Amino acid sequence: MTETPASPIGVLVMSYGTPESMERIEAYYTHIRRGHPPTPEQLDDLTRRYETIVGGVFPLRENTNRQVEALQRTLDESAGAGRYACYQGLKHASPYIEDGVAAMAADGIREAVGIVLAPHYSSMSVGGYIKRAQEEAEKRGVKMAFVRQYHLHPSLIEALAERVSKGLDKFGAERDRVRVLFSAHSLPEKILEMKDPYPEQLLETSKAVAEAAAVREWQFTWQSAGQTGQPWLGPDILETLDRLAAEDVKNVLVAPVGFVSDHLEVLYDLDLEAKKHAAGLGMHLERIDMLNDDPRYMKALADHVREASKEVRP
Ligand code: FEC
Repeated sequence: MTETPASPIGVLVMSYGTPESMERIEAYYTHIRRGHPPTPEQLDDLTRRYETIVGGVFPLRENTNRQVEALQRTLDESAGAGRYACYQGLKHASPYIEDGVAAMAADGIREAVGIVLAPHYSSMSVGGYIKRAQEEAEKRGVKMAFVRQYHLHPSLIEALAERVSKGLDKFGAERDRVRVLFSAHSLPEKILEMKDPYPEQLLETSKAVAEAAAVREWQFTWQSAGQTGQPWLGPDILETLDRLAAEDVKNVLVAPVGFVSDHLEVLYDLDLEAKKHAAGLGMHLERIDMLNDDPRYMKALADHVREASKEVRP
């Protein structure tokens, strides 16, 4: 009698999501706002930002697709084809997190690992992805384990440090007179009362990357804060640039270590807004390349997936 091969372990790869098209921006924004539609001014503002960067293509969608495919290949190479099957689940666009879990269940998967394409844990970000996946998995009888963070994986640090070194090279003879600004998406200040690990983990990544790239002058700053009327973590990058100008800093390299892809918060907030602000202050600002599907990033994800899978299939 031949043994039936076990079904693959599902891997729910979760990412923020981006609109499917310009017509879907309102639905996307409404989802981000937990069902509250944006005002016409807010919608115009977001549409304008997408128009400025995308020209009809939403780079995050392509990048997430490529990351999921690359992770599948990396898992096949390291664990053998058929052991893991990757599915995509997006926070604010289709296929939603719940769709990803449903697709796994429909394919007969009973054990799965969830991982988010964001290295740092916050109850307001990664915690939210996990909660939704877990709820859907319970409904569908899928046993799931989750990777909560991977912000200090040696391969991730190495890939980021290499990007910082290459970014510094862009300054030529000024290379040793560059302030490196590590950045990440701001969150409402109330996470501090909740003893959320997000700020600490971001500092840990920044410190490890600075050490690996032998950076002498660096600091951390927040970016992309929302306009919700409540206080968000600061200082914001634009304020930090003002302070650096007052210190007579002339060269800045931004390393957005809280993000892993080319997308709106990088291509608009940093490449257009922050760059323009810096130029107005007489400063030269550059940004490191994003990780996208860098093989070392994929290795970091695959290592964590394999480790977490022991919880569902020892
Ligand atoms: O390229 C794209 O289409 C999507 C880019 C994008 C990424 C992203 C990542 C994070 N966000 C996080 C938190 C918040 C909180 C709010 C919020 C609002 C927005 C809006 C857009 C947007 N986010 Fe986002 N975020 C991206 C895009 N984000 C667009 C709405 C308009 C605006 O504020 O610009 C506020 C929600 C509210 O109103 O209550 C909070 C965090 C991350 C990084 C972790 C992750 O990727 O999950 C945290 C990419």
